[in-house]
Amino acid sequence: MIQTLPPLSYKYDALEPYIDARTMEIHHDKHHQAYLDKLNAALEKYPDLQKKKVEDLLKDLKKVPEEIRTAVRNHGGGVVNHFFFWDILKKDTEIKGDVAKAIEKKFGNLEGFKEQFGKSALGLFGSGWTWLVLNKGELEIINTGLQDNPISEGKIPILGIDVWEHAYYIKYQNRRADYITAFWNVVNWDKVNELFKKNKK
Ligand code: MN3
Repeated sequence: MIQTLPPLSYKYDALEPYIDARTMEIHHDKHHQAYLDKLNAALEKYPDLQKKKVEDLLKDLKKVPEEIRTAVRNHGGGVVNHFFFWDILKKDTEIKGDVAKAIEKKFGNLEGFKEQFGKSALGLFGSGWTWLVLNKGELEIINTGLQDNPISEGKIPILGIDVWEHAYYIKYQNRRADYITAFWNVVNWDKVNELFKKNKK
């Protein structure tokens, strides 16, 4: 159980002008915090589950008692997804290493990958996430609705974009496509490469 939300490891304005400081502040301090508060409220009567890692609850939701399963799925997903998101954001890094080679192999080149990923994110109806995952060691682009995390379907995320309106509305309003384009300037490719190397088979 995570009692208090740790602060972001970088300043709210670290991703300017691509993601603005105000969005980062509200996204972290209000939205992420709210997911954590609601997850903790759901687990209040379940001390044994409080001891587990949230990721482990999401990996096997069937084992979570039915009366809190949806709350754990939504708010536990919100907690894990946002920790993941903060971690894969950093301005002006360059793609290199094993993940660069794997993306080229799978999608032809980086531009081809960005195009497919962007199309997937733009096509997602309503609120959710678009991910680059490892599925049995293979790279794959998938969407999930609401706060579902790929680990609930046995896939390991190595990159993800939050396409809930709260992630971009202050700066981009309804222009999700512009937010997705800007996102490529703040992907922490070193972190993505690290996750790729750790999780590929
Ligand atoms: Mn969000």
